[in-house]
Amino acid sequence: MIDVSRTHWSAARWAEEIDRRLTDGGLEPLVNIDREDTREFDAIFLGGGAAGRFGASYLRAMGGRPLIVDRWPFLGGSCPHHACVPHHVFSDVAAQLLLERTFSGQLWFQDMHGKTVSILPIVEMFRRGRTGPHAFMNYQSKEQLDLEFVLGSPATIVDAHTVSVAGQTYRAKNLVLASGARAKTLSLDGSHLKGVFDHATLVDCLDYEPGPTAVVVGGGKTAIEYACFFNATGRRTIVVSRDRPLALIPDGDTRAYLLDRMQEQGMEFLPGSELIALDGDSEGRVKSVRVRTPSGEIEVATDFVFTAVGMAPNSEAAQHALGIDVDANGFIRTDSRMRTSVPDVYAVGDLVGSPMEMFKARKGGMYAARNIMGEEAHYHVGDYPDFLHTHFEVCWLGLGEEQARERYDNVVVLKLPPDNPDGIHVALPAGDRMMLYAMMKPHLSGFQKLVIDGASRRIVGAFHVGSGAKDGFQYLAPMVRRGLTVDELGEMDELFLNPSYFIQLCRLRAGSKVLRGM
Ligand code: FAD
Ligand code: KPC
Repeated sequence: MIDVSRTHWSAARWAEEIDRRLTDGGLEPLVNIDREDTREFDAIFLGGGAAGRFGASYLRAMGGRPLIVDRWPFLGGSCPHHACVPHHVFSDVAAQLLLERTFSGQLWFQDMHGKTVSILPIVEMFRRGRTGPHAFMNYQSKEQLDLEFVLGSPATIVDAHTVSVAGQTYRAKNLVLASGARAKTLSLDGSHLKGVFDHATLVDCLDYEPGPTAVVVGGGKTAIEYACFFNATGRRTIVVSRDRPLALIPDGDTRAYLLDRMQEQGMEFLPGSELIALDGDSEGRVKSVRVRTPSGEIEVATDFVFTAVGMAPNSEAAQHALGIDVDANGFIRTDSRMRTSVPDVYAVGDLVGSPMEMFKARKGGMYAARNIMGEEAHYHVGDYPDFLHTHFEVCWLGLGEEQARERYDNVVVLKLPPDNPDGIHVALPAGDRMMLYAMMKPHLSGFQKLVIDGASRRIVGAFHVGSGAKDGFQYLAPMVRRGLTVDELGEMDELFLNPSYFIQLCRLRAGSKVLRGM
């Protein structure tokens, strides 16, 4: 064990220490405990990811004493290591390559015709770069947030108040389980062949340049996001899914806009299909897969399979040690105060199930902290803005047009670009990072749709495809929850050119007593 409590390492020093541990494994755990503080810990956070780190920070800010234990030598968890950060790197690459392929050979753009971009150096670039965010998390947690922690060694739950880690036992008034979730594996022979990856093993283990064909299994966010990245690199990309792709986006126009453009980039979708076999070569490397499709069985030759078929909770230890109550999929059940079935034991983050998003992990941690510190604080996830990436940034909230029509008599839709019966492709919405598309390839310049209840003039759904969409939706969502109307949106001041928030679109119609669509 290395006691770091009296050191004040720079982020650069943290990066060295973390890097050595990730490369060599087996190095001594890093212990940051204030031996002069004689107070009992208010809570041990088992897991220092988004949920554990934010929970502990909040509890500390409220005057409590948290301890975080994590098997990794860094705080921040899977987001910077395996999940959000690499996904955003790969989605950025996909967006950049869409631009380069679209304007290939024009203006200053190089000729991309027939070019395949290597995946391995991109993954290696991420693998090197992720130490930066890891180091920052440790630096911030120790030097700015005054958090105590034991890192780099797995923890064992002894009872509801006690964990053991790196040969030491720690006791607290409460235990907060924040051990996250992992990718489910396919229950097929061959799922452990070399060349079969999930989001974590892709970034940890890829050590060869994938061949010309990528097979992606799954139709949800991770599957589509990574498939778009593989496609953008110039590989044939086949998406095998039970459901229709993008089913999580609740609006038909938006799904169609995205699917059309993914298909235009050459992506192949096999909805209603299932992977039934993975065949390997004599060296244990995948060489082909078999897929059952609605029109029969097909075989695809590939050395690169990416699976994204859901997440499984890391709840086994809590089940065995505490007999904690879980749902049919093993996710820990909590009430709205993040309390589990075991007194003094809380659970937060991916471990408690959907939505598995950073905001819920971090806020869950914060609500556990508030309750532990004596408040009665209830967290209801409620409506939240959602997003994914294809080659574009895609954001949405509320009801799709179809859902709204079931609920309201007078649904008004404002849309950009408008439906074009004459086939002329117009550019709007246009904004930063979309201007070249707007001028030269208007049908790739983005899409916006606002769904309004015409009677109350309230916004009930919003959809935006295009760069910068996310920024607007974080603020739009709470305003919509409070009853935002088309008139109020029309009163806001846009930073033109910027289509986010739908401000200008609303102002065009807000003057009419009886709203009309466009
Ligand atoms: P984690 O961050 O996984 O933390 C769990 C921690 O527990 C880990 O640090 C682990 O080491 C530790 N642990 C587990 N067992 C033990 C043990 N026995 N002893 C000690 N420590 C232990 N969400 C977004 O909002 N935006 C995105 O763009 C986004 N992209 C994603 C992309 C992918 C590919 C995936 C898979 C997910 C993505 N998510 C995204 C979801 C997001 O990553 C998770 O919701 C979030 O990281 C969950 O945080 P957590 O603290 O619950 O779990
Ligand atoms: C680098 C970065 O901001 C993404 S990782 C966030 C982990 S945490 O702050 O603990 O939620």
